[in-house]
Order: sequence, then C-alpha cells, then structure tokens
Amino acid sequence: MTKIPLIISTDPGIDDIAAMTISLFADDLDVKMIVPTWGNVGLKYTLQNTLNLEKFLNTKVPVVVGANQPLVRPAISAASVHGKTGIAGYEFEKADDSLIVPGLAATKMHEVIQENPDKVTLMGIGPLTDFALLFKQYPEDLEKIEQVVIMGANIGHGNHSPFAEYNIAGDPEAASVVFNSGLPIKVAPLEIGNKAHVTAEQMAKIKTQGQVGQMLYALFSHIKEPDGDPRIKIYDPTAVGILLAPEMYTFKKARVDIELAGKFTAGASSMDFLSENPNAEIAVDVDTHKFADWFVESVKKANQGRK
Ligand SMILES: [Ca+2]
Repeated sequence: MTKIPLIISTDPGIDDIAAMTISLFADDLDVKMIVPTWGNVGLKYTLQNTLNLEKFLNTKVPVVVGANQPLVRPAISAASVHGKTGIAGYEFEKADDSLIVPGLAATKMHEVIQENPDKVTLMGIGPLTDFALLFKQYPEDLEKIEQVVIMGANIGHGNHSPFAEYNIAGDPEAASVVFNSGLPIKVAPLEIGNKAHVTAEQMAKIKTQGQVGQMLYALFSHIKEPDGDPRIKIYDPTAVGILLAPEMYTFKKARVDIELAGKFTAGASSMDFLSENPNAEIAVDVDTHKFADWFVESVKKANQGRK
C-alpha cells in the first residue's frame, strides 16, 4: 500500500499529542506538514508543544504556524481540561524553531498539496480555521485533496455547550466552510471519543512501552474530564483510526450543517441521517476493544520507530 500523504491541523492538547505520535510512526501515513492552530490553548503554546513533541520523537516534519484566532468569534479555551500549557502532566525538553517553515499556513499547505503527485488527505483535530482559510484562498486545491478526516461535531449532547462540540464550537464559521466544501469528509464525532476509551490495565500496558509510552501515560493520567468520568478517553486518535483501521467503526452518511446563528446553539452540528444530500460519513459506533488494542499497538509501534 502506498502511504497516505497527510497534513495535520492540530491544537495540542494531550489527545493531539497522542494522535500526532501515532501518525508520525504509522506505516501507512506520510505526514507532510503539521499546522498547529489556536484551540485547546493559545497558539503560542500549541506551536511550542508541537515542536517539543517532534524534538522528543526525533522527527523532522515541517511545521507551519496556523491561525491565531477563529475567523469571526472570540477564541474559547479548554485549559481547564488540558492545563495552562495544553499538555500538563509531562515536561518536554524545549525545542527550537528550526522545523518551522516561514509563511502563511494556507499558502504552505497549498504548496504541499500542489507539489504532491497524489491527492493529499487533511486531518483536522482542532478548530478548522486553517482548512477554511486554505479552501477560500486556494479553491483549486479542492480537486487535489483526497478527503478530510475530522475529530469533532456531535450527534447528541455537546461538550462545549449542550448542543455543540468543542472543535466545531471553537470556529463554527470555519467548520461550515469545510462541511460545505464538497470534499469527501469522514467524522469521528464526540460520541466516538466518549466511547473509545482505554482501561486502567491497558494504560498500564502503555506505560511499559518505553519513553513514548511513559510520556503518553503521564499526559493521560493528568486529564480531568469535566464530567468527572474516570475512564481514559483519547478523542483525537479516533480520527487517525479512521485512516488506519476504519473497520473499527460503523459509518453512516449524513448531511451536516453547522449552526451559525443560534443564541444557545451556535456551533451545533445538525446531522441529518435521513438527508438525500449527504456531505459526510459519520462514525456512529466503534468497537471499543478493537480500538483499545489498536491504540496500545500503535503506541508500541511509535516507541519502536522512535530513533
Ligand atoms: Ca485537538
């Protein structure tokens, strides 16, 4: 199998760290560029966290500085979950900025997309601000994009508000641009993140997997779920799972529209599973055991791959 060329838009964030770690060492992925964006915490932190992770993993994927704010609304924050720096629980050695490619994220992504002989896949595991800017600035890139894979949106109750999931609520206008792009879109919604968890025993197994395992164990042990749920949920890697092990999920087509006007519902993702005009495939169920096994195995592979 040829590797999937991939651009990751991310707001690390503890679960982002896990998603990137798995992606960077996956046999079937070729990560071309990482775009840290504002999100769980501010851009200053998400950028440094990305650089620090690459230093820790000894990887050299180019990093381009993403959006500093949402397109329209004031930024929201998830520092209460991820800590002030976004990655409370583990002290990374501070990296320099030598992996940063100067320039605007949309332009740098555009260059990767145009230069790559095969269509490039986009994975969004934070607010979708930078993908929206890319699509608006370089609409010609749409035909060179294979698909967009997203961790975000919600079928039922949200985690930012009763109606909205955090990544979508962070920049609803950007999410709306992405869902209306006409591109093939696959979504791991909040419900999948809530269901796909690892047990304490599985987490203990991860801890034995070298320095990568210890790093992820320390970070995930630090997460405080706002609802007090003691299970260890690892949201963003569910998007990586869509690319690497889609058989873990059950997908259903839906028409997804993002609420932009609501007083109480802004950022809600309206998912119409009965629509005759679907624009996304939604993972509506996940095999929890398969997922946990896949996650543990992926961490093992990352630890083995790290030089
Ligand atoms: Ca994230």
